[in-house]
Amino acid sequence: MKHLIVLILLSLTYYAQSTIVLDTLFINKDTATVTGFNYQFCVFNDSSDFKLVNHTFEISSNDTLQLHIINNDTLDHTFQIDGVLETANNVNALSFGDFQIVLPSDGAFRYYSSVPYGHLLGASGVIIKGFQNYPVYCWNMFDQSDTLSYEIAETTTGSTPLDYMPNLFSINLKTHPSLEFDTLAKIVQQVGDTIYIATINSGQMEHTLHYHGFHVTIIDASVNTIMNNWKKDSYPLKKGEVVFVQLVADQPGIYPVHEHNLINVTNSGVYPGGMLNLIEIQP
Ligand SMILES: [Cu+2]
Repeated sequence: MKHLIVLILLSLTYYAQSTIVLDTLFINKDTATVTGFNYQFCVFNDSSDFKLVNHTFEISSNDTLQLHIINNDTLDHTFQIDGVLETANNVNALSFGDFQIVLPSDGAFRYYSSVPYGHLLGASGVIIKGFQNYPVYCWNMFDQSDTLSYEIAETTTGSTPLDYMPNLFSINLKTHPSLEFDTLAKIVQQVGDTIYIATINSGQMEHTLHYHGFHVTIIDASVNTIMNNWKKDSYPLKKGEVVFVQLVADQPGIYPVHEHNLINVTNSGVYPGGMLNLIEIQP
């Protein structure tokens, strides 16, 4: 009897803490013009209307994500999270897939479509788990060449060539100055706040972020794990890497954060543009 009561109490506790979050994602493909060039994009949206952004999830520590993924593309895709969901993850053309996702820890995780005409066209987003009591931001970096995007969309090529010459350098699929209007990208907080930022490299170049005004603490780097707990004003992101960082806002002002290789701070070759973002800390 005593055991039964303990069992009931334990299952009640478990029931109270574990929540299944239901959500639907749509794989949408379309053409979009960015800073004067046309690109083919593939993205994970929260509706069937194509929007040039990938949906960012924020869930709490005890949440399980139950995702219904509708593929509006005429080609098969996958829904992949490295180390979490790598097999039996197909989402067939003009069909759907259902996946229950239990992330192994708090932090930031990248989801993407692993087919070339998926992630190479931008289908790569972020799930942030367990930081809902803090201000959280997401900087999802992506580079692209306009002509290559058409070849990938037409499936005449399935890889990035050695002479890859991207002319789009984006964060959350936006470039400076329109990044200023992206509330997940531009930080606006107060002195004394502790802020978390999920930075991710969804592109085909290695990227480096450089912060003015602050050193950030690297909470978790998914590839370059030697960087964990380092306190830096610059750090690299390997292809596909997620680096989750903490920023303590200890001084007021407006500070740029940008890719440290200045080709990435251009729009169609014109500086400044591209991966140039702002941190505004109010007194
Ligand atoms: Cu600078």
